Amino acid sequence: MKLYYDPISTTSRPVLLLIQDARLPIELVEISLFAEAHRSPAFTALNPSQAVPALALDGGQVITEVSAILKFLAEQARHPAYPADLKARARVNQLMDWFNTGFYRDFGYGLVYPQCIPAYAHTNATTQADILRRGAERSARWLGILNDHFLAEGPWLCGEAVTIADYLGGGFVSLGDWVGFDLSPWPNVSRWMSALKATSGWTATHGPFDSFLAMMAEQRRQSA
Ligand SMILES: N[C@@H](CCC(=O)N[C@@H](CS)C(=O)NCC(=O)O)C(=O)O
Repeated sequence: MKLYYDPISTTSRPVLLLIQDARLPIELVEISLFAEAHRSPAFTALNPSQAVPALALDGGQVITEVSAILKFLAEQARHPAYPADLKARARVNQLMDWFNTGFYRDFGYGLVYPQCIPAYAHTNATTQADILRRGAERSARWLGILNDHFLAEGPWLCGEAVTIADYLGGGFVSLGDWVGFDLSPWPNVSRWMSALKATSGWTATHGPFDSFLAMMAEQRRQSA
C-alpha cells in the first residue's frame, strides 16, 4: 500500500498519525502541494480531485478522503483507535462527521484559509471582513459545543482512549496555529490539543508542520 500525502496538509496529518501510532507498513509518497505535484498527470490519474491524501491499495484500488482512509486503515489493522463495538464505533463516526462537515467548513474554509490561502480570500475588503466575522462567530459556536459537550468528561473525544476521531479533529483544530488562533476561551479544547500534541505519534509526524508554522509566525511578525 502507498499513501500519497503532503506532510503539512490538514487532511494528510491525521493519516500520518494513525500510521505512526499503529506502526502500519505503508510506503509514504510525498506529493508537495507547494510544488503543485498534486496537479501532475500521474497523480491526477490516481485522484482526479487532485487532492491529498490518497491511499493506493496493492490490487490497484485508490481510496481518497481522509475520513474513509482512516477508517479503512484502522479497521484493516483491527486497531483500538477505531473500536469494534457498534455503539462505540458510532460515536467515533459521529464525531468524525461532525468535524468534517460542520467544524472544518466554518473554521477551515470560513476563518483560517481565507486569511492564508489567496484562492480562499475575497478581493473585496468589506466582503473579506464579513466572511471572517461570520467564520469567527460560527467557529466559536462549534468550539463551544466541543468544549462543553464532547470534551466535557473524558480526556479524549470518545472517552478514555484516543481514537481516529481525535486524530481527525485534532488535525482540523491545529489549523488555528497557522493564524495564531487563541484556544484559551475553550479550556477543555486547549487541554485536549495539548495532550494530542504531546503524544509520541504527533511529535514524530509533525516536524514539517511545526517548521511551517514557525515560518508563518515569522512572516506575521515581520508584516506587523
Ligand atoms: N475531502 C477531501 C479533501 C482533501 C483536501 O482538500 N486536501 C487538500 C490538502 S489539506 C488538498 O490536497 N488540496 C489541494 C488543492 O486544493 O489544490 C478529504 O477529506 O480528504
